[in-house]
Amino acid sequence: MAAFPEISKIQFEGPGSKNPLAFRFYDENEIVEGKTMKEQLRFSVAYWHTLRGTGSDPFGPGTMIRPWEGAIDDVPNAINRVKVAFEFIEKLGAPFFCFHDRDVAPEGANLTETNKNLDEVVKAIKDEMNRTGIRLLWGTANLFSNPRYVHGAATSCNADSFAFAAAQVKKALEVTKELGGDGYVFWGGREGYMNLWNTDMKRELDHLGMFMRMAVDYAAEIGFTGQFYFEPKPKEPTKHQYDFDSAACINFLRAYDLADHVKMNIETNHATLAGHTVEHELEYAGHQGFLGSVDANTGDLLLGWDTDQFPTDVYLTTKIMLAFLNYGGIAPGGVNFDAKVRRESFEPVDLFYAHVGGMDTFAKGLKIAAQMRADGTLAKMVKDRYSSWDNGVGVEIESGSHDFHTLEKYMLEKGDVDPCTSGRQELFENVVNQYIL
Ligand code: XLS
Ligand code: NI
Ligand code: NI
Repeated sequence: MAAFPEISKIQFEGPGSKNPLAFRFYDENEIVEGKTMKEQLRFSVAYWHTLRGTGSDPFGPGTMIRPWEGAIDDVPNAINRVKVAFEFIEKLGAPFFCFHDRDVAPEGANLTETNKNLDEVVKAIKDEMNRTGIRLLWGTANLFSNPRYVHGAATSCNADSFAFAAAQVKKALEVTKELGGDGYVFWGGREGYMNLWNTDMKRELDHLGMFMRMAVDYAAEIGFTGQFYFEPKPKEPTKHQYDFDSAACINFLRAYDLADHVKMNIETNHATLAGHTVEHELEYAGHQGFLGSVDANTGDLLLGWDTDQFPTDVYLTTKIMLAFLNYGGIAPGGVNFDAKVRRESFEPVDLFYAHVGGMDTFAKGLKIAAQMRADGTLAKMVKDRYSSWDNGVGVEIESGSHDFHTLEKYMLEKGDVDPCTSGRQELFENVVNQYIL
């Protein structure tokens, strides 16, 4: 029985459409910068929020109306949920999904039973993937919900927690490979600390490095060739997450000799929690050669936590897609909607409104970013701002033909710097508006 009987496949109707269950900008076959929008955006539905989100908050229980959920969370219920998930993703027209091991299948009494449950559900997922052609963008393991991870997983003070996490990631990698996943994500979970008095930071970080090394080695052993990602987040659930931001993650990867194996999965709401913008995080990862994928949500700047809202701001999506176009495209990563409908948006149809709006906002952002690049005005304005580096002493410094002695001589002769030109921030912002408005 269909879970969304009143909803048929979402169609592209063009910018004039007023139908909230149609795309106005996302035409998956339209070519932008030589690829279809489907290939440029690689949209993905997050299983955890969309299928498992209940709407609970610290002040009350879940509110979501989900008629397909059974009274108990057993394997048959999980398998039925897989069918609902694929009906949803197929009607939406997203080419990918992402999941944690524990989103898709319930835990059993011990690891053996848990793995068996997962295998049964994965079989159902595989059938649905074959039926629909929907693919796995990335898999991951939930190393934070179960109380065994109260002190963290790889960074726990309890060696058994590390060992259980290792067994769990081993299995998650096998499953991700079996489902043909394009990637595998490490998000910190509880890898961090609340109080330094009780924490051996060096030991915890060494363990995290070892853990990721074991994962990379095991992937090579089983022939999993997908891309590994590290997902920065500065706080929540712990006060000090070790994967604070792109710069901290990249430093960690270099320090532990993992830089060749792992790229960044940047999440908008995590960037703002770190006191950055998402474009800062993307640009930092991009020029360092670590740009991978994006968890496409947005926060609420009036709230200080990870609200995981669906993106509807075209400035935001333009900046994200501009970064990806500038650094050679998003593949093998994608735009994963790590976003949840509000507690007050409890009807099943809200899941469609949320994703359709997010996809359309990204499609529009992609088109605007491509226009900006084709036109080249902004890039030229930035280049002009640095024109002193394109001739004379600037070129000489960049080419390495100066040191402090020669530069002192140069300035003693010249006397003072050439006058600077204006930064023209307002002009730059107005030019951006010419594309957006
Ligand atoms: C939590 C993270 C998480 C990761 C996957 O804040 O965003 O959902 O994306 O473990
Ligand atoms: Ni995320
Ligand atoms: Ni998040």
